[in-house]
Amino acid sequence: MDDTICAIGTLVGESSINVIRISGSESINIVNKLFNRDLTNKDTNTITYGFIMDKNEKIDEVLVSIMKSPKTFTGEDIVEINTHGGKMAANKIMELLLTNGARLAEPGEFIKRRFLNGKIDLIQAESINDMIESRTEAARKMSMKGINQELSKKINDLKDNVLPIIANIEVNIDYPEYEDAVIVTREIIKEKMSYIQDKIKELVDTSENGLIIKNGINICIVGKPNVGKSSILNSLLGEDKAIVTDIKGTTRDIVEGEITLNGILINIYDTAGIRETNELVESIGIEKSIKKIEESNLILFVIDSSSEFEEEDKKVLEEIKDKKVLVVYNKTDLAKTKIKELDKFESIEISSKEEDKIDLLKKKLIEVLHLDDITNSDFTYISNARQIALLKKCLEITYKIDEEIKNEIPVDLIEINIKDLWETLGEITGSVYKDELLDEIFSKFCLGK
Ligand SMILES: Nc1nc2c(ncn2[C@@H]2O[C@H](COP(=O)(O)OP(=O)(O)OP(=O)(O)O)[C@@H](O)[C@H]2O)c(=O)[nH]1
Ligand SMILES: [Mg+2]
Repeated sequence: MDDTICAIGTLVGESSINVIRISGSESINIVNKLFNRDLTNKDTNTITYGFIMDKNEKIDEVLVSIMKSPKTFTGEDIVEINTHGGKMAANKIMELLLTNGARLAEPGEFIKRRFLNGKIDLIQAESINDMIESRTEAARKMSMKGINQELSKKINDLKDNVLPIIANIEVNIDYPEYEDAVIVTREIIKEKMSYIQDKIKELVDTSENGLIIKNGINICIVGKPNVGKSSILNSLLGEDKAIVTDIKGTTRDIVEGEITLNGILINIYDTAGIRETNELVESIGIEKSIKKIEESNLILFVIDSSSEFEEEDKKVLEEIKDKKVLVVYNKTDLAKTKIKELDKFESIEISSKEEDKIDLLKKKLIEVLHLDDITNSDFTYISNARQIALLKKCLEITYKIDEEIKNEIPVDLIEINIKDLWETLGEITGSVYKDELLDEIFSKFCLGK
């Protein structure tokens, strides 16, 4: 943390500007060596116009921003150089910075310094990464909740509830003569832990929503050949992505597409029609269809309303019987049907050729996937795998404490698990951490972040 680091913070290419960031105690001095004006007397939060020089040669016309410790992104002195866009100027300036005492930053090192200097906690840091990676409006909203400490508040509230229990037990043990200190009994622990357990459970349960917002939902379109699977995919996407013909077995490989519903990413997979076949390529396609069923959150089981419910349909049903299924009766412009065996599933009647029916299908998807419930709430969901794993561990610890209370274990022994709970909550926000963990988290960031 003592050295001064630098990196290009923008995507180097044909853009109007590039921003080079330098952070560390020597940042002003290093840039000063390369600048045609004196920067050492500049106030914090000032911008100076001038030229980056390599001895007597002007390298680029730039703006230099000076931000002095401690009120900066990293908490250290920061200099930012706005160069012209394109590769050459930024790369040349980087070369000069590196030969004048700065070191190339590792991925995520600026934000790591921000964390280590106490400006943000780990939940915020991980949310910033999520913001960079977010691809939908819902994902952006959720990341912003994390950056804005709304998730951290929830974890800190839990910690604030756990700590007094530990403190009180310690006082009871160390100073038994303090008569005004409440004696913490198993009943008191039980009552307090019940609130904490409920809150943790709520966070774990709603993390499912967080994962949906982050990763999207996988929908797989299945059915026997020729029922209109690829036509439905194309209509949902609004483009001719998959080949459609009236020949059975047209689709061989999985065709993927994406839409957003309620701001949530929906990955749609059109698959090869499932049937008995000796044709090698088709049978490989069918194997892939069956595998895709496993990986999907929802199956659209497409039925051709103008044909009989045949053995082939029953085979498909066999493959999807344990999954969440929406039956799509397609081709209702030709005929209408209702299959008794499928009554237990949600269903919809459509024609892939009619736009208003496709809109109804989208509405139905929002309904069966409960997307309104996810996006009508306040987006304060945990969606990070590390945080979810730790929360689940916290929940396990609360169950252990329940068990100990039931078995009338002495309070000072129960305290061991309460302390473990406190530490595990601390790991979530990063008040307790190991260096290897930080390396793993911050190396996921891009260079210059
Ligand atoms: N009348 C009518 N025809 C449709 C409808 N949907 C699809 N078709 C026709 O049905 C035929 C098969 O459509 P596809 O979308 O290729 O069917 P598929 O299920 O993908 O077929 P495979 O890829 O062979 O499994 C084509 O001729 C489509 O034009 C519909 O709603 N109404
Ligand atoms: Mg097809």
